[in-house]
Amino acid sequence: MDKKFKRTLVTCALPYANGPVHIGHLAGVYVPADIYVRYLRMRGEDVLYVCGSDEHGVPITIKARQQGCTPQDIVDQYHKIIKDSFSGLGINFDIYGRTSSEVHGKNASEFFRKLYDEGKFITKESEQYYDPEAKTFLADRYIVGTCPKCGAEGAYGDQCEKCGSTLSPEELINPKSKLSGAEPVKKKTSHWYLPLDQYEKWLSEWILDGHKEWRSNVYGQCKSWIDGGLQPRAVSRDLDWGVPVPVEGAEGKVLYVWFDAPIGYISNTQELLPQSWEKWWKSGDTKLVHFIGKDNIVFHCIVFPSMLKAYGDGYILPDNVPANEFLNLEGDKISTSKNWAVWAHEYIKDFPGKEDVMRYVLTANAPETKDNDFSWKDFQARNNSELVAIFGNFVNRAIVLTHKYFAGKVPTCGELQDIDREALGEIPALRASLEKNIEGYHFREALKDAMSIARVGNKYISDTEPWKVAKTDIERTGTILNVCLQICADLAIAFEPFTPFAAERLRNMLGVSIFAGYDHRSGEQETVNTYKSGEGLAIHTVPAPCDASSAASACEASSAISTESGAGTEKSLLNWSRLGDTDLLPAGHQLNQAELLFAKIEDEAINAQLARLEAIKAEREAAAKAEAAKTVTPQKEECTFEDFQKMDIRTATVLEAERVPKTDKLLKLSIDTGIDKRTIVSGIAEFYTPEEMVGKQICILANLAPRKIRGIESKGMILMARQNDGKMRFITPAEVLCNGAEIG
Ligand code: B3M
Ligand code: ZN
Repeated sequence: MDKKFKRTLVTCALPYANGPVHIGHLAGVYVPADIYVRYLRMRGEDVLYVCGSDEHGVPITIKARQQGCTPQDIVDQYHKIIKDSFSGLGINFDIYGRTSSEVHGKNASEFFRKLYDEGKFITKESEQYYDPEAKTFLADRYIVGTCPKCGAEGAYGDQCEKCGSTLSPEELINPKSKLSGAEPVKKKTSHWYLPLDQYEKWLSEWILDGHKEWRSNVYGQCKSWIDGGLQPRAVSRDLDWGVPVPVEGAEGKVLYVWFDAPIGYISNTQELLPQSWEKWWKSGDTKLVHFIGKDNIVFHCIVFPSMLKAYGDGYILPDNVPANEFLNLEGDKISTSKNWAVWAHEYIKDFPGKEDVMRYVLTANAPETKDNDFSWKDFQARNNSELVAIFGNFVNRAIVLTHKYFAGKVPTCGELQDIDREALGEIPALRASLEKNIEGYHFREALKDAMSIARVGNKYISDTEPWKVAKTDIERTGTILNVCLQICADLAIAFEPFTPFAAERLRNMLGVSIFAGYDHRSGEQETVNTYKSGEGLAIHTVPAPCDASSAASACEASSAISTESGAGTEKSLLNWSRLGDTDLLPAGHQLNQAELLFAKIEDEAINAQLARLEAIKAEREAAAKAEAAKTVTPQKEECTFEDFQKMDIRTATVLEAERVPKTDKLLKLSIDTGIDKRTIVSGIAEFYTPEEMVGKQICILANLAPRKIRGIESKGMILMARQNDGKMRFITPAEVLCNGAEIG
């Protein structure tokens, strides 16, 4: 770690508790953060990992209204689903709190009050939309109307989901309140604003001059906000769900969700560590890193830092904000409202024991520099041809052969040959690259480095063919397998951040444990407990040290312990600093039986997922059609009675019908018009078979000038009604009439 810092505070964007989390959230925020944290923990760094549910905001009130329950019911429901999804995927925060908690309510309220008392806000009166029937102000999301850009119905006051345009309620055509359907009216209201313009110069120095190393997408967004000139931002809303504005006369007003949510990071830290939270938030030797998605950049780089700056009191600012771009799903934008997503909780249910596979694929495909796509076929391919065929296959061969030839005991390493030295020699460079990549927030590349270690092992075992050598030279076989097993142990270390469940399975097979960091969840610790070896196979955590110098010594102590394992009867304790050592597993160390590290994913499982998505798409298309069918094409220009009278419309009966050869759309119909028998060629084959037409009474325009269609003379036209979904039906009298009856 950077010398400046003694500890790292990692926060992940607090997911809105109005729906479950999906792979876009995981890829954008939580998987990379988890890799980073696991890595730092293994290095013996003092890390605190904070997240929680964001339980305020308009979308939650909308969801509650839709489901006919209270906002609290909604957040209770989704807080649990989200929390379980994270732990199911091995994303283990030190605390996963919630912004509806008492601690947070008090905290956010106090934060506002201090800024208010110190005159850090300005107040502004503005006209906001108000629902005169429901008697409440309307958030932008509560106003719907026609999109001025694309004409779609049901566009929201802040965005049109059809064309993606950002809108303001004023722009909507024919705006209606979602609550009552009434037309919203403008009404005066007053709110508190944080004058961001006053922080512009300071932000510019801090970010634009001071953090040129930030990712270009993050830096670029900050630059364009700052260069564009910052405006005061409202920090309160007229709403009945949220933290009440703690000021007299502010009834019916709550803190804007983006004001209270980031304070949630602090509240959650306080909840976990009521005595020592300040060292994480107010000490210059804490490194603060916010993991977020790209749509949260402005709040984490501009708004929240300005809030902290206004508050003063020594709050630190983020050292980095590694925001990701978006992940698409099978070529389409992930959308919660359209149910176009792979939901974390459903994935866990559908693919038990494969939590790592999703972590792996989302990292290999991480949208770090641009939007990326997730596809189920790619998911399957990466599992089968990378995790199974390379990583799993190598480990399996090494362990099975050790059991076969050496009763599962690590064989002695004899004299090394060039091929052995070359393989082992690649690991330190890969470790260095992996470290550099993780520390630089390049998780895709870091994963490639880890995977390269598996590739080295897999190639080495294929090239050296110990199963063949065993027939003639058992000593050499032992050396080869010793090398292989050291690489397996490297993998058990290197993959812990990426695929923690598999890394644990591998450690079980190898009979080793790792030092996996300090435990803040057990509460506050003033002293360091030294770790005792030989306790079994679990990951070992020790209570958190009170400062980083003891953290480092505890880590050193833990690496010293590993040498105690001696002849290998005790479990070895590995930690990150030993990655690349060639004596991770001493000769004679007993391995456990091989178990499957990764299993192949069959087409069936993938097809089931694809079918689910197909069904969602079909449903959506049907709904769009039904929606379109509701909109009637506008009336044509006026015509005169005389115009109409020119048309001779009659009843007639179809006598015969056949397809016009080599066409898809045309039927040749022979018709009894009451006046004569004639032929009409009509483009109705798309909608009716010839058999369906014979014998039907229809209406025709009898005096349409004859024309030749495909060489057939057609006299007249069959009257059809075109529905808005494009489907056409012929018009038939309500009861059978004589042919030739005049219509008009
Ligand atoms: N809940 C937005 C989001 O999930 C928001 C993040 C808050 S972080 C303080 O995109
Ligand atoms: Zn639109």
